[in-house]
Amino acid sequence: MSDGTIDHHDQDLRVHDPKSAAAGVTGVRVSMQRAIGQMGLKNTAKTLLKLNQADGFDCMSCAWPDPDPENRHTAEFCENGAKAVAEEATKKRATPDFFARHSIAELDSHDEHWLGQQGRITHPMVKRPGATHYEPIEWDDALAIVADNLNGLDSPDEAVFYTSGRASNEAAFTYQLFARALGTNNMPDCSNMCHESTSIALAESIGIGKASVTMRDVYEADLILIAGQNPGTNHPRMLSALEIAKRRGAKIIAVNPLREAGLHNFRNPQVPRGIIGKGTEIADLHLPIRLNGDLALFQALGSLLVEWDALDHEFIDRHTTGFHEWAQHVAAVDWTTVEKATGLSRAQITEAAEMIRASDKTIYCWAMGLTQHRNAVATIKEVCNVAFARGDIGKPGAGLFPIRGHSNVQGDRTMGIWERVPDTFLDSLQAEFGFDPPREHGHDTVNSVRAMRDGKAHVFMGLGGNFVLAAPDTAVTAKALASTRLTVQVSTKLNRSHLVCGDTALILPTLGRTEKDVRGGKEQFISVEDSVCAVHASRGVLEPASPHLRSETAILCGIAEATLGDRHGIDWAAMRDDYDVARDHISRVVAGCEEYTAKVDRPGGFVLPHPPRDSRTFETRSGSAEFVCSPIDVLQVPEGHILLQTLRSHDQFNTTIYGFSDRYRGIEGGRRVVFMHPDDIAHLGFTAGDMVDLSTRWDDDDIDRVAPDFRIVPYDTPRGSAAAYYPETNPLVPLDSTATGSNCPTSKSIIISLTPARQDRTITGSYDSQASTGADEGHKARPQPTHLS
Ligand SMILES: Nc1nc2c(c(=O)[nH]1)N[C@H]1C(S)=C(S)[C@@H](COP(=O)(O)OP(=O)(O)OC[C@H]3O[C@@H](n4cnc5c(=O)[nH]c(N)nc54)[C@H](O)[C@@H]3O)O[C@H]1N2
Ligand SMILES: Nc1nc2c(c(=O)[nH]1)N[C@H]1C(S)=C(S)[C@@H](COP(=O)(O)OP(=O)(O)OC[C@H]3O[C@@H](n4cnc5c(=O)[nH]c(N)nc54)[C@H](O)[C@@H]3O)O[C@H]1N2
Ligand code: SF4
Ligand SMILES: [Mo]
Repeated sequence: MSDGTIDHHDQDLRVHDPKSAAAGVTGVRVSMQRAIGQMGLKNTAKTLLKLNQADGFDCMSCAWPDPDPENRHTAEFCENGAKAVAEEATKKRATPDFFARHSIAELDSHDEHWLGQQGRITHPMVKRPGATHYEPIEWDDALAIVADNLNGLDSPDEAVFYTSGRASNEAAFTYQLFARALGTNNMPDCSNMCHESTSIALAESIGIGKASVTMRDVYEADLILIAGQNPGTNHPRMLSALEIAKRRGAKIIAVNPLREAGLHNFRNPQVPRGIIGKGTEIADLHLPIRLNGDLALFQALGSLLVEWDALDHEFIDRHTTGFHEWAQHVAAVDWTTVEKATGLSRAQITEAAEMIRASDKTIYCWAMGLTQHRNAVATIKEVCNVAFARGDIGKPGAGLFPIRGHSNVQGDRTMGIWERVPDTFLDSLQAEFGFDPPREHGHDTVNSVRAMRDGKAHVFMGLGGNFVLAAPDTAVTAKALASTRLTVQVSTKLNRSHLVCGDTALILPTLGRTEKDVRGGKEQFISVEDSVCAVHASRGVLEPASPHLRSETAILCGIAEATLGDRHGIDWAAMRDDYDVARDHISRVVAGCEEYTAKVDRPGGFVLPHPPRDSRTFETRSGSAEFVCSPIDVLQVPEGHILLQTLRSHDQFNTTIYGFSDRYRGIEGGRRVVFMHPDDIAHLGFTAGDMVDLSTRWDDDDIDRVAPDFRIVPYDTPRGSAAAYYPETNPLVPLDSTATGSNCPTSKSIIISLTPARQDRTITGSYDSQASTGADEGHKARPQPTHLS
């Protein structure tokens, strides 16, 4: 790692008033500018017209579902989908010459935006032990390095196989097959940091960790409650679906500390009223909740519904267990605690409960604002409780709708990317391939970091993603990765995880979704699953960025063949050369995927079974939907501190920074800002515009975690609830601060304090190893937050 000094653009930071409407013609203009700037006119037309079309490729950005094939527009994408395509289909190239010109240390001095703008990686690259630069390597030699390192381990459990949620179903299936044939379940994925709390909570409450709705349900709902999600930025086409629902008479409640523009007004650029009219008002009610207040909110909603007997008794009697205990539990809620935890008044909560009572069919949507807290699993079970009380599951227009992040994160799980995949899945693998898969659970993301940190894992492989910046506690994670013998990154573009690497490091460049994939003389396709369990094919349209690229499935089969030879008699070459072969295995191994190739390749694909949605069947421990009681647990924030959420700007995809324009929140030209209520700014002794260092309070270790140089921006957010962008703030998220039951990092509730920014230091960047033990001189010298306590 370099000295941690990174250039960044915050000298240009400008703060404007936040916007009150999303999309509109500005969105179209920005998407076209970015697309044409990166891809040129010809490829812009070629790609965007095939984006999300039945015969084209699936948007690689978020997991929002496509409308039915017959209801699709010619332009079936949003601004951020276009940006994602432009990033992948860029004409820029990071060639071996580029890597010869820039040492790893020099590359490491640039920010994420600069790294991403160097273009597509064209050749397999290696950094040999002690080397200062990456150099090109032949594919066979690269695969041999991976094989030698894996075969040289004392145990397969000393390897970690990470997946980001962009991998296709075919790649995901071959990857998990390889890891298990090698002998480990160490398959952490981005889900561990994302919707893991959802998966755990829903598995217990309804027996399956996925959404119980279809797109049709969204259009037909009476009420849509959106908690902890910012669709205008992160699932922009959701706004078109909400617009349809609203025009049919639906009401919308937004539960969010921030007045996110997209939750308030949508100017749909595809219809005249969105261009010249006033757009569509989205939320009928906004509850500006305090960070981490949702468990208390949903218990209070439940309490009112019980008090009013606004209950679906028939559903409760026939399909649930635990109702009476729950009803008693919520009837006893203490309203003072509720008001303190939520920052909302009883009147505001009552208004929301009345809207739920008035609705015959409600959909409950959520994303990271609910999943990334210590009490996240309990909160999501509480959302289920309210839905059960109203019978809002397994009927048209109603249901539970966790909205997934990465475009194929849900499919990857279906294909077995899971460190604790159920035994039934392993039994099917065993029956299909004839080897005994390991049964012991593997490491999730947080435990993988611990294993590398503690010298228990020596090889890290990433199928996409940017582990070092996505994972919590950046300095700890960076040190853990740097201590390995080998890091292998299957990637499209340069990122920080190529620079914070093991003794030996490999970059294996891969095709993206926009590109044609010809193998064995045949144009191959891949398949993906969206947030509503719809599985369909995706076919690239562009020539590959370089003739040396291989598809993810081909790379993985190559690694498997090099490592395992014919151990277990698995025919890796056949799967590599024709993905139909992999899909035939999927047909027999993955429940619901029978005749996979045929079903997935018809227009619109097929929808996986979902027992609660399809027949109100609940495959839980009790065989019914389970009401679960949880104590309200209010985070205690000591005086002088504040709770911080880490969130996405409008101009990034996770750790990929497209640009510096968080248009809706009025931030241009920089990212190191912390949004705070004006009274909190004054109370903590600061003024708007001050530069501060953020540091974390975490009682369980003596690490001093600091993220330096943030500008304070006054913002409409509840008292006590601050916000700043991810991944710049990941150094503040303690590795051990995770959600109970899911081990998901608590990225939406970190207790921090602020100190005036130190003047005597060069500007440092997002991953800078600021965390250290108390022995570090630099941190002893740091001013202590005395005036805050
Ligand atoms: N363009 C773009 N699209 C993306 C992504 C991207 O980075 N860029 N990322 C993808 C991924 S992987 C994911 S997981 C999704 C993420 O999608 P979101 O979950 O929408 O992403 P975040 O930016 O983390 O925003 C969380 C929202 O929850 C609110 N919130 C925070 N804490 C709380 C809380 O305690 N209670 C409540 N009620 N609300 C809270 C925040 O104010 C914010 O509006 O988006 C996916 N789509
Ligand atoms: N503090 C904080 N931390 C968070 C979050 C938060 O809200 N706050 N959110 C968490 C969430 S929800 C998630 S999902 C994770 C995201 O974690 P990751 O999935 O690990 O991160 P990404 O930034 O999405 O990964 C981007 C990289 O993927 C590679 N890539 C892009 N396209 C492809 C492709 O087609 N194939 C391959 N093989 N590689 C490709 C590129 O090299 C790119 O640099 O971060 C988590 N971390
Ligand atoms: S809503 Fe999501 S999947 Fe759809 S085009 Fe936009 S970014 Fe892509
Ligand atoms: Mo995510």
